[in-house]
Amino acid sequence: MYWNPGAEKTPIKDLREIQERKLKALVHNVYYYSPFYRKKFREAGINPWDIEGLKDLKKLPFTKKPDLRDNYPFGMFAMPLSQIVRFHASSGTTGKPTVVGYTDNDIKVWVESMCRSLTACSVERDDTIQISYGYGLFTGGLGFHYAGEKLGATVLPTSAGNTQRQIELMRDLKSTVFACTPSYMLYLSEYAASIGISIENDTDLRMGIFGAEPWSEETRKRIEDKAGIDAYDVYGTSELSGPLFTECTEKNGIHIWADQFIAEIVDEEGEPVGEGEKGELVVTTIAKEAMPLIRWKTGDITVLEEEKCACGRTHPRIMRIMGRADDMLIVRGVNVFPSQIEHVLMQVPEAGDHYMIILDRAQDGLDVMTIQVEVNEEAFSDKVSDILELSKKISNNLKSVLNVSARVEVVNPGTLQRFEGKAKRVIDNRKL
Ligand code: DLL
Repeated sequence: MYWNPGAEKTPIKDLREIQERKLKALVHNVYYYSPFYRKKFREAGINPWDIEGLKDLKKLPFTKKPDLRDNYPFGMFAMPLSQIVRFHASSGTTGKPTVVGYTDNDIKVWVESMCRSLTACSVERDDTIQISYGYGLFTGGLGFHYAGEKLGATVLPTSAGNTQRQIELMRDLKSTVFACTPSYMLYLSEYAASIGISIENDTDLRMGIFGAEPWSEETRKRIEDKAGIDAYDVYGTSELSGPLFTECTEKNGIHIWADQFIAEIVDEEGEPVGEGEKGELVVTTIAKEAMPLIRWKTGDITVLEEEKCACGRTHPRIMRIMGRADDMLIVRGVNVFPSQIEHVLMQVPEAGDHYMIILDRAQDGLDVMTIQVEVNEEAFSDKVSDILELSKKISNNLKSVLNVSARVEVVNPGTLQRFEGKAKRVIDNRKL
């Protein structure tokens, strides 16, 4: 099923033409209407007429998080405030908050993107979508909400938290689709089991759309097995609008709508990588009005696949996000993403779904990584020897797969922290 078959199956050659045209219009637009970009272009010695097409994209400067913070609140806008119909803002826990403004048309573009995405992962009019992403300044709740309604599905805007009530409403109102972070889905399934409810047998849930944080293929399997549902990945960032893109039913990458966004992958020096190579996702918004972004450095590490998908959609796909460049851990000289650690942990059948990674610096100056992981209920044992054996097994797996040395502490089920929104599983005491 397609939401907008004409757009979703546009021949790749035509998509390029659309991108060329929109990119040229964008650079002129921001040069004249965004003081921020005019200054940036002038500093980089760029005249909008120099950009003749996609081949010149790499001449354009990147836009980075500090640009948004330094120009808080309206300095990045290319439209007067009278045209803005909504704001979203980041919480600002890691610095000054960032604010994103939307024109009426920006909201329409966002809704169009999510309608295509939800349809691609099989959401239909008959579905009831329980949206358990936060509503409010966070983009998750409202991003799903408007598209769900536009599709003609029934929306259940529970927002985040209050797990008991989420389960009650899921049963009573017969939700078929659940949208939340993957870590919350794991918690919700566990909570349901603890009060004697099986998501698989006692609810109508058939699928979930999970994102807003890194998660691994193994976690997908666990969610699918535990809850008896189909699990899909959804990606987006507040700066680009919010949740925007999902996998299609082929589950082989997340489609990026190329008539609205140009995706590139660059290396650490900012140079485009070769086809199929891993690097940072950089996105240019070619359909946004209020706060268009040129070469936005998302910080997210992935691979871009440009081949047409078996689903018939011609738009490129990004593979599962490995993590953020700034979340990569360097432990005794070995680079590792928390999602890679998760992948190894979740392959161990005795390991539960919840873990924490703690980094310290020992007196001798060396890094010490401690991984706390819950044992699952079935494998739970009082015998110290069993626990030690499991720790050793996990630590050996981490060494052989990722070449990282870690102290593994196996802890009792239910002892580690649970999260209602984005999980925070890394505590890095080395930065203190
Ligand atoms: O998390 C928007 C969103 C809401 C996406 C609901 C999906 C669902 P921010 O709070 O700005 O926006 O965080 C964006 O979250 O740069 C990634 O690092 C991470 N992220 C988002 N989706 C995924 C995903 C929303 N599917 C940041 N896999 C991004 C891995 C993800 N990381």
